[in-house]
Amino acid sequence: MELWLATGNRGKLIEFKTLLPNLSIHTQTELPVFSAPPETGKTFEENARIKARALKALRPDNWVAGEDSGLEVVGLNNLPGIHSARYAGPKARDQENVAKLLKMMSLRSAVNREAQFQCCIVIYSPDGTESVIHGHLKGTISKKVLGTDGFGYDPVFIPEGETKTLAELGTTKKNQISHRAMAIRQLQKLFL
Ligand code: ITT
Repeated sequence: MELWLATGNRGKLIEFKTLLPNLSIHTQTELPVFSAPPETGKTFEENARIKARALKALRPDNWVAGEDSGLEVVGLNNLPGIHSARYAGPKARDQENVAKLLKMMSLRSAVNREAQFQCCIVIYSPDGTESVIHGHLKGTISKKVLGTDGFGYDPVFIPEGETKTLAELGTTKKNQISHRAMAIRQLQKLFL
């Protein structure tokens, strides 16, 4: 079975492929004409829907999903949240976003380091039925960058009950506990 995923994020795509080994996963990058729509939503769900609908318009007969995710830090009033990919600027790389996050936290004394990753998947079946799925992972923000696996904020995120960052724990562990893994486990039920 085919699933078209509206993403340009390589890290996300690798996780979808690992967690859904029985599906043939394609992305917009395979289409000659596709420009990613502006993510103008105010929530993860709205942005996931914007991405999914843009790709569904070009692949109307397929299963099509959009995924929006991000990191909410309690001591930063839940920022970067839906702005996670562009926290340090419109074309920011992961390292720049992470550096800005640690800097913003260092500017505040006794900042609350509790945080959570959020993930929302909006998926359309071939007949156009919409399903909305959420996942989350609670944890804390480390004081420095640790580990090399994964992507995004993985090197500064310590999951609840662990002492290492996701980037140190590695992809096998991440794919058991992550916000995306939680959402994809629900998503799998649609294909049973
Ligand atoms: P697409 O919209 O093309 O899917 P994107 O990177 O712009 O790619 P989002 O708008 O959903 O995707 O932003 C997600 C950002 O949140 C991502 O770039 C990371 O900075 C962060 N993020 C999400 N999930 C993460 C994870 O599992 N580990 C680390 N950081 C994550």
